[in-house]
Amino acid sequence: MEKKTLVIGVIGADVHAIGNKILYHCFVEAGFNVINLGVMVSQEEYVEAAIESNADAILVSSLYGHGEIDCRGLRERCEEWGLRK
Ligand code: B12
Repeated sequence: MEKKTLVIGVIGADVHAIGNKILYHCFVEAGFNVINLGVMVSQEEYVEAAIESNADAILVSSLYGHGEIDCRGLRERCEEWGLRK
């Protein structure tokens, strides 16, 4: 079966790196193809990486308390760039 591709990363100005690394290893172990953008990822970077890799999902991490603000408009941005699923 073809591997599903995930784009992962920590959004905004957030530098909490540990959970992101654990998620990367767990998803790889579980059989996913993982594009890990690391920390301090902008909305544009998620969308570009998802388009480039033809990803099945974008998984956003946020630990520092600004997640709601940082994620605002991400869905619309995905749709604008043609990522409707
Ligand atoms: C280490 C740490 C730091 C380090 C980070 C070092 C590094 N490079 O990673 C330093 C000292 C830099 C730091 C800074 C700050 N921190 Co800090 N930090 C922590 C701490 C103690 C541990 C985080 C950690 O690594 N946890 C261990 C990993 C394994 O867990 P995790 O990150 O939660 O990830 C797991 C899950 O969340 C989940 N997960 C993660 N992402 C996703 C995504 C999806 C889609 C899914 C399904 C699941 C999932 O799976 C992961 C694996 O199990 C936490 C408190 C705590 N005990 O959690 C505070 C904490 C996250 N920090 C906090 C804050 C406020 C800050 C600062 C803003 C403090 C300040 N005023 O400067 C800054 C922000 C800096 C920045 N720009 O990001 C708050 C956040 C509060 C909030 N969310 O409302 C916390 C909760 C502490 C607290 N109780 O106040 N921090």
